[in-house]
This record gives sequence, structure tokens and C-alpha cells, in this order.
Amino acid sequence: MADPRPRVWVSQPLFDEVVEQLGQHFQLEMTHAVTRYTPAQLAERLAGVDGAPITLNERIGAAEIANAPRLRAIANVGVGYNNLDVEALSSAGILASNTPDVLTETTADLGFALLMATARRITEAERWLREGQWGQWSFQTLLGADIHGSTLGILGMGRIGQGIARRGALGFGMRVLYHNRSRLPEATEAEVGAQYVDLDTLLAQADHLVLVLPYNASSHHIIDAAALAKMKPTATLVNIARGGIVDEAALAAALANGGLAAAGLDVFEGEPTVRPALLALRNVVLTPHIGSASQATRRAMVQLAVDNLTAALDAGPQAGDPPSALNAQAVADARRARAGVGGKDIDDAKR
Ligand code: 8YV
Repeated sequence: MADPRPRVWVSQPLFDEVVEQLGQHFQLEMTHAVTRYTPAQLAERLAGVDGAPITLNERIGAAEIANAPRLRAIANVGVGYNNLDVEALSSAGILASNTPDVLTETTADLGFALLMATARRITEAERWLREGQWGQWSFQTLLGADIHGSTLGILGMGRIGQGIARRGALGFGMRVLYHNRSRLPEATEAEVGAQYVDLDTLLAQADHLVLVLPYNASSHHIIDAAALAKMKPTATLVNIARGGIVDEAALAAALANGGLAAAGLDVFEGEPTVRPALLALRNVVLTPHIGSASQATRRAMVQLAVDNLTAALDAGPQAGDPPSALNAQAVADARRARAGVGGKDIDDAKR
């Protein structure tokens, strides 16, 4: 007899022992090698399944779900979800979820590591030493910028931004300025030691600017040539959010012509391809999108995605109520509307 349990497709190798918990409730299709999918391949994989944990590699919009009548849940293993067209998922009655909180401190750690490596020229110094250029110790070699006592700017003050603010204010005695779509409550500002300013003030006053805002149409290239021109030529820029927030061509030009001292980048506009103009510069620290990449955190992200998916497919202790759903209300509305307009087959399938 055919297995009646819902089907789940796992798009990439994650942590097998965590993912295999899904096998208690669902039929599992695992992926054992890192895979790059075309949109058509994604559509094909999603066509026959009820749910899928996916990563930022998988971009899922209307076309990828057009022939997926059983699909009820997409669990993004990551907090940023610009790879999902949430509106398209909502109107198709598909619950989307992400993995906030569990990666906050690990990602803030990486942001700070990148800031320190960039300002103090750590990777540049190491490369110089390995190249055999260290002929004699000299007083003026590889001078960088101080972290302690300087002004830290944070653009985007969600959970990760607040983690970076705490590290700067409490650990390094920095003056912390931030800009965000909405201002934090005063008590939170006091707790994280940060002061709200407008964007121009942030750009003009930061000695080190860290980008931690979500990527969407309004944050696309928010750091462009004009914004970079407002920054101090001695400043450091760190991006741990998404590549598209920065106009990389303008950034490379500013770094090459003395408009900006240095940049630390964990994310790129065309990743995994990195712009040759950035690769050619010595005053840039480049890491391959490893913000949340600690053993414990990556495992916790997968666990949360498993919990989200299990609940979204109406199984497990939180059945029907995923811990971090992105579109619960919109999906409930869409499913109700479908039922109301006679979309019975689809609605039954989505229950
Ligand atoms: C993830 C990230 O590793 O959470 C995010 O938004 O960028 C990273 O922490 C990535 O999303 C994996 O899918």
C-alpha cells in the first residue's frame, strides 16, 4: 500500500540527524550533495511534495510553485528570506517560516570579527607576512583604525543590530549610533547603549558602519555612491546582511580612490561570484557568507526549521502553529477565500 504520509523534500544537505526527525511524521526525500537548481528543477522538485526546508540558494516565487498543488509549507533555514516571494506563497496558501533568534549572537559575533579584522587590517597583514614582505619590523607598517572609543554606526537595528550595539558599547566603550525604519523604545536604546540618528548623520559620524538591515526594494543599493561620499574617508564599512544593499561598483571605486578606508564583506550582490574589482583590492576582507556558521547555531537553525515545518504540516506538539511563521494570517485568509470561492480541491489539499 502506498505510504499515505505527507511528503517532504530537503533541498540541501543540512544536519541529517536533525532533519531525520521529520521521518517520524513524513516521507522524506533527502539531498546528499550541495546542489544548484534551475528554476525549472525547483518547480519539478516542489511539484509532488507537501513541504520543504530550503536555504537561501533556493529562490521560490510564483513560477516555482505554480504546479505544486500539495505544497503547504516552505521552511527557510535562515532569518533573511529575500529568496522567497512571500506574497506569492501566501496567495497559494503556503505557510512560509524562517529561523530568527537562534542565530542572533553568532551573527553579531561574525559582524564584530569582520569589523575588527577590517579596521585592524588582519587579513591584509597576514597576506603580507606570508608573501615574505616582512623584512624588518617598522613603526609605520599596517597602521589601522581603533575600535575602542570610536563611533560605531549600525544601519538596521533588529536583533542582530542590537547584539552588535551591545558588543560595541559594553565591550569596547564605543559611542553607538543607529538608524532604523522605526526607532527602538527608549528602554531598549538604554539597554544596548545606542542612540538613534537620521541616516545622513549616521553616515557622516560613523568611524565604522555595520549594515544589518533586511534586503528588499527599499534597501536595494541604500549604500550607493552618494551615501559613500557622505562617509568619512577613514571609515570602515561592514556588510553582514545582503549584498544588494550596497552598490558594489561604487564601493570598489570608493575603496580604490581613498573615499573609504576599508570594507569587510560577508555577502555579495552576485554571490557566490565576487566582483573582480573587489577581489583586486587589499583593503577589503572577504568571507563567504558565514554569518551564522557555527556548529551549534547551524544545528539550531535546522532544528527550528524542522519544528516550523512539522507544525505547518499539522504534526508534532505545535501542530498548526509554526514557531516562526512569516505569513500565518495571510495564509489563513487565502485558504478561507479559496474555500469561499469554490476552490475546494486546492483548499482540501492545503488543509
Ligand atoms: C544563513 C543568513 O546561513 O540567516 C540568514 O539570513 O544569511 C545565513 O545565516 C542562510 O540564510 C542559509 O540559508
